[in-house]
Amino acid sequence: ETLRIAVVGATSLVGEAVLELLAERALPIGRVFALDVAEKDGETVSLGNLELDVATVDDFDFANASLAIFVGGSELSRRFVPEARNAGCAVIDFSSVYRLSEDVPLVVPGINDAALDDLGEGLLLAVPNCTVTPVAKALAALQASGLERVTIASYQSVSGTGRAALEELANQTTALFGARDIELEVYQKRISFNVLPLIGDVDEQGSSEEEQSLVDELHKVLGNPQLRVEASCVRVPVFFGHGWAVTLQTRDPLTADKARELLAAGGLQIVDDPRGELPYVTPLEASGNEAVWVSRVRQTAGGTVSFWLAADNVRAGAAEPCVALAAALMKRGYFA
Ligand code: 11C
Repeated sequence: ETLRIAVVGATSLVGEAVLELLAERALPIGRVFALDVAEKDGETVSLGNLELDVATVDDFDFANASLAIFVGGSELSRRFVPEARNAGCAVIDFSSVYRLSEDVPLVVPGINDAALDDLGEGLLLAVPNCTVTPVAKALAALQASGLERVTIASYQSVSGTGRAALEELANQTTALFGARDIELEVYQKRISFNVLPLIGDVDEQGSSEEEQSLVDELHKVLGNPQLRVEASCVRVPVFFGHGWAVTLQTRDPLTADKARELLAAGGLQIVDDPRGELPYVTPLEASGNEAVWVSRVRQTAGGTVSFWLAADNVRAGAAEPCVALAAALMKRGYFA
């Protein structure tokens, strides 16, 4: 039997990228269902050279799929993940709904694959926030040095908010050049030619959802609740690709060379020659590919190591881990 996959939220930026990767990776898939909310009825999405009609998720019988990848946001996941599981369909969920649930593994392929063993029918796996996965990959590569404390400043592109935010940045930019009034719909303040120091709602302590997501999800994915995580998340007027400035304190002293070696061994791409022709990688260069790029590795005060990460938040941060998880489940024979 070949796999039947439902992609829920198929018209979203992440949905599009998931379909692209499913086609590119030529997984043994018999059928793909592109599902979304009723308003998207009549739209089509691409699967390689194929055009798929988007069907309404409310009308879909999940018993027709063996695996559903949810990339349509929290509301869709809350409504339809239980229905999919009850129908015996395995679920990979990229939303915040289940990430911190004790009985749901939060998995990044290559970091905590052991969580994939012994899952039953109607299995549910959560995929971290796209702001978390690239950082988790870097920290996992350095884990043998004993992670004690990590300070992260993120520089997040508007595609993390979704398609409407891409339009808002584009419209505000052209409005400013055309001396027209700018409109605020998606963000509270102007995003074009500006920097917004708050992503999501704040808790009583004043931490934002995005910052708390880094703390909680890094703890869970790395299996290291002792790790001290300090995060400041900022929205920048960039279309695709997030950046992160990371400073890490380790138990064992870590030189910049050793850190580069470990990060490369962990599968990250190193471009780090500040005086050379390829001095560093920006979110722009990271966009359109699935790599996590590391630059500016250096020793900093008090025995810490600092570095810069760049990754395509949609592709590397969101779609790739979902598709890699699907492949890992297939490899383990879950759909045989
Ligand atoms: C952003 N990472 O870049 C955020 C979006 O999966 O919880 C957070 C969505 C999520 O804006």
